[in-house]
Amino acid sequence: MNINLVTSNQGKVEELTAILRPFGHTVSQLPVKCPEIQAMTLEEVVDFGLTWLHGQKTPAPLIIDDAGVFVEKLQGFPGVYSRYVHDTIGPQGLLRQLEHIEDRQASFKCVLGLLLEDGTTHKFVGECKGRIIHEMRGDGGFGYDPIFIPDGFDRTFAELPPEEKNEISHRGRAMQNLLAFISEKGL
Ligand code: ITT
Repeated sequence: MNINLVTSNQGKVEELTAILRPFGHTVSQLPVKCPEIQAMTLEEVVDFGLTWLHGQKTPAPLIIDDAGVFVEKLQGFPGVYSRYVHDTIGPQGLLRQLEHIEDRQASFKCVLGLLLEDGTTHKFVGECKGRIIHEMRGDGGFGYDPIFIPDGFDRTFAELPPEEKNEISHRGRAMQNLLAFISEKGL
């Protein structure tokens, strides 16, 4: 099937397209500006987005994707504020916040929201644990990828080939859950 993806982020379009292609699904990026509420969790942001898009009669099936990086020693910051932090101080600024912190454990989380043609909404979550390194490494990926090394690896997300990132990433894992759901439903 063709799935509309409501996002302004080209990196997400590329990743989701690559993940869905082998299953025979295609992705069209929808140029809809979905309002993002300031909330404490990614799930709340996605719930609000799905309700808003449904209210606007945006063509379904559609997916929205809200993600962030959560640093343990910073009590989960930047988390739901990841976009704002990225666009202001950037990954370099986050590295500066962590300069004197030894415990660099962090995780990426992705919540995918799916709106189906029958008006039902569904959420799928994926997480990837790892650590923040001390400098930027790699040219691939996007966002915080150059500063994050997933557990069990010695390369950042930005140094991994896209297929490898998709296999273990927060987004890849959330997509596996979404794919299992749509295949169960026979969609
Ligand atoms: P939307 O239009 O889909 O909302 P966005 O870029 O605002 O796009 P998010 O709010 O989900 O997306 O992302 C928050 C920040 O986290 C943003 O700066 C992203 O670049 C970054 N981010 C999201 N997924 C990422 C990933 O897989 N790797 C690295 N950074 C990521």
